[in-house]
Amino acid sequence: YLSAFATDAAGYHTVATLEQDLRRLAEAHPEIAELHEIGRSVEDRPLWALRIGERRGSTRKVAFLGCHHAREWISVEVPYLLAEHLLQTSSSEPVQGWLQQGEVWVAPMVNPDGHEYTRTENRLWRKNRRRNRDGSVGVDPNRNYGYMWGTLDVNTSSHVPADETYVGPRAFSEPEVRAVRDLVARQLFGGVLTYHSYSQLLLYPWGYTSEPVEDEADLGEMRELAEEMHQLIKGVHGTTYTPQQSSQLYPTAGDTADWTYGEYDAPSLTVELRPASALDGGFVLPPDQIQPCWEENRPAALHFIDHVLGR
Ligand code: ING
Ligand code: ZN
Repeated sequence: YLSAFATDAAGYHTVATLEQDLRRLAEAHPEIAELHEIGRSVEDRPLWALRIGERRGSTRKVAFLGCHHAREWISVEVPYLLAEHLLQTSSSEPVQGWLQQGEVWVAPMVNPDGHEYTRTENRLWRKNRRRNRDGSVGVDPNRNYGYMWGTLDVNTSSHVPADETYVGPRAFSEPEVRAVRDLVARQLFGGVLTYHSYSQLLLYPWGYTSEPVEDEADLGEMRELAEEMHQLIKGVHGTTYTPQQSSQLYPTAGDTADWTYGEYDAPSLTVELRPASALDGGFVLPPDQIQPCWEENRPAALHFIDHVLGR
């Protein structure tokens, strides 16, 4: 994959070009966009979130997160393009109405250290770049959140530091995850959507148990949202993103959506983007797929915003 790297990199953001583009967006729309540094990574890189909305301190808020996992490059591009789209269409409906009522927060790259490492050293790195006590490197940021953290010990949610899904020494041990925690604690989002790749799935809590969420209204709401988003995605290029409870994929404790739903009752979804399988490239999605992937996810993301802000 090293030889493919130079061509694959074209069209995807790097840590540096993402910062440039987020600054450019904020500067081009000063009345409705504001770039926030929400924390710093293990290697002291800034973690960025763009706030989009007309009023400050509005109570209706929705969050989109990307790139908890370093190698999942497409998960940077979809939330970034969403931010760009909202700003470009901010003076026409329905976006104008949403931005008058509420705020959309977009943090496209939660794990910049890992992302940089995939560009320069190992394209298939997943975790952050924490130096673990046993000499291994990396904690899985999507196992480090504090709802039912560490309650599983399986290969998809591991207590072994060298493993790809290492949960970390304690909940919120990682600065990238604390930055998201603190953002969510301050803003109290009415919904959180976090992008990953790959498999084309729409995952709702729980991850930590095969039991469905106990509140039937919440369960119905998240299932219905996922089903509607599945239909919207399919309507664009015919691509199938399958809705399911995340533990049906595999059991995980400490993932983002379990925490935002479990701790805050916010409808929370994980979207696994293109491609469908390893045979289609797995984590290394050709850059000519960015645009169609964004196109099919656009109406689904807008529907999620409408669901959270528009009611
Ligand atoms: N997949 C997710 C992971 O963190 C997931 C799948 C998400 C499972 C949320 C449970 C809850 O392993 C990828 N590709 O990262
Ligand atoms: Zn992931």
